[in-house]
Amino acid sequence: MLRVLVLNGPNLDLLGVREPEVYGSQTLGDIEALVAATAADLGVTVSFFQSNHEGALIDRLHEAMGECDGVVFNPGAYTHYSYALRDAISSTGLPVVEVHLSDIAKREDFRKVSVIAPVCIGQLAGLGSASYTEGLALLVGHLQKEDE
Ligand code: CA2
Repeated sequence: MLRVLVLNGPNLDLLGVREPEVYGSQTLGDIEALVAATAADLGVTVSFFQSNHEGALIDRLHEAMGECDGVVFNPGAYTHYSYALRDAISSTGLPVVEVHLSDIAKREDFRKVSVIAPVCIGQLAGLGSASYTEGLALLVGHLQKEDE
């Protein structure tokens, strides 16, 4: 069975608590429950990790090598400037789908840049929690094609 890690970066633990007009009213727990249900439908196993610390996210990506087949990743604001996370993604060699709740292309200029995107197999943004479920489906489709 394919194993997928769903990784969330800084401040995403506050979802549903503040700024519902930008990020919606679902909590991270709500989103994880939705992703778990989608994973069950797709027949894959899923695990979750959130951290507000860059190094902890890098460590979790390293641990995912050999333990997971791919990653759905919302790096939060690290998206826009963390070359360390970008290097961690490329050094693990794991397929990663970048996801965002909001449409980063239509927000402030600094959010339009993703330094992560070039090392990811795809990006889903602006769909709220559906960015995660569609990102998971994209990743699983990619992994199943690799298996053929
Ligand atoms: O749209 C996304 O998913 C983001 O990755 C969310 C990040 C933001 O820095 C990225 O540019 C786009 C921020 C997550 C902050 O989440 C909050 C949740 C509740 C209240 C305040 C912030």
